[in-house]
Amino acid sequence: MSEIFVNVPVIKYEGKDSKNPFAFKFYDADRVILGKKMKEHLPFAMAWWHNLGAAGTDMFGRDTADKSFGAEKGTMEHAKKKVDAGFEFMQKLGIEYFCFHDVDLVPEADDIKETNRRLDEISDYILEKMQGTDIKCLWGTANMFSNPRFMNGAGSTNSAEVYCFAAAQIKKALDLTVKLGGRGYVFWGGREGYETLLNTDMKFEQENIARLMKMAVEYGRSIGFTGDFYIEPKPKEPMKHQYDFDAATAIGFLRQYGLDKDFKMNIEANHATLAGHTFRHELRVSAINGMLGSIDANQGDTLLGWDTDEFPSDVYEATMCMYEVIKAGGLTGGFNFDAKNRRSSNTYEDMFHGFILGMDTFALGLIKAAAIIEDGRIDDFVRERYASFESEIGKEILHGTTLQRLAAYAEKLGSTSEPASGRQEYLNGIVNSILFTEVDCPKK
Ligand code: XLS
Ligand code: CA
Ligand code: CA
Repeated sequence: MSEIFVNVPVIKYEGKDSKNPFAFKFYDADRVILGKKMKEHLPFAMAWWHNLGAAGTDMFGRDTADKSFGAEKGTMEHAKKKVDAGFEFMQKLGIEYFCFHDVDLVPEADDIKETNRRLDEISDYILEKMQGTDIKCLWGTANMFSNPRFMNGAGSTNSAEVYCFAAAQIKKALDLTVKLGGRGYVFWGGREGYETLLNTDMKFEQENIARLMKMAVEYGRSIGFTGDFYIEPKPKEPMKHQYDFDAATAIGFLRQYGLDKDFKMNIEANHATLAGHTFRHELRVSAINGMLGSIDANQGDTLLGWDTDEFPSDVYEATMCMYEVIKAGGLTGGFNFDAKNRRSSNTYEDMFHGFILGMDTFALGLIKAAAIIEDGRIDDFVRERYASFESEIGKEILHGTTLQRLAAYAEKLGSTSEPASGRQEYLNGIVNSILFTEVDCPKK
């Protein structure tokens, strides 16, 4: 097999002083942090759609990057070239997982039977490529938003016929996920939302989405899928209002329809900020509900109101993310770079720069989050902040009491003591000092 990324070597760890653009400065796969190797803390994944598909097209212009990999797009030969490119790419970076939509793998045919035949062919080819490597699938999903038939939604469609096509795609995508050893299966609610309530039966649509998810769980378990199902919340785009607005909304939905045992959250950083939350807020909401499953590692642009899917470069955010992940005991899924190069970063080399940036950003985040935890001042502060609940009356509140007893206690006191400071600036300072301890002043 001829090499595709001929100008890019295998990417190795060279340390923070390295100036080599094709080396990791912080991601050192076997370095042990808090008792676990970096690569175990950070199961990174490549998103098939962005990395092997997205070629820079935007609403105002066509492709700027060449992702033909030497074959004509829209053919099975091209689909196979994408597999070759993907495996070479992952092996050069030491990435052990990939994520896919059904239609990322093959060109969709007019007849679903032909699409499925193509999927069988390509998944055999992927399986062959997996032999002798550590590479496997992190999660699979069905694209139920690009085909025009889904313009009114998939699970939330008004058409029973379209609903059957959604079911067929989920069934096949689950087959593929199991065949490729996937850890998880994602539902991102692409067009599961509405534009106007004037034409929408919201309750009916949500019940139908839940029915589809229930059938997916039943089918998945029947074919031996033991991983987690995930909902990936996103508040808007493409729909004005999407049903899986944020983690809290999605968790409420799962509980309402009895799906919470089989599902967790796949939290995407860019979707969190679109919902008006921080990334870490969405992670914490998922974690405290026992539903932090997987992460789509990217970032948005706060100056833009849409989903820009940029490679993560913000070390502060990555640190806060890793703090949440470590505290939650890790992920059952992994870190999928649902990210694409900017339109003007249009070379093969840029594809690698994106991943080197993302992997180094998360490695730094891991190192710094571990340092914050080992430092202990923040955890101590939080513990101390709630210490009054360890007092006699505090314990009584936690273990069950009455309003009358608490009211009597307040009356006995007459008034409260001085409220304690939340010390936000002090805490921000601790984080900064840990983040930047290794930075020296310029010599001159
Ligand atoms: C789109 C989503 C999508 C999901 C998978 O905004 O991020 O790519 O991750 O369908
Ligand atoms: Ca995503
Ligand atoms: Ca996104």
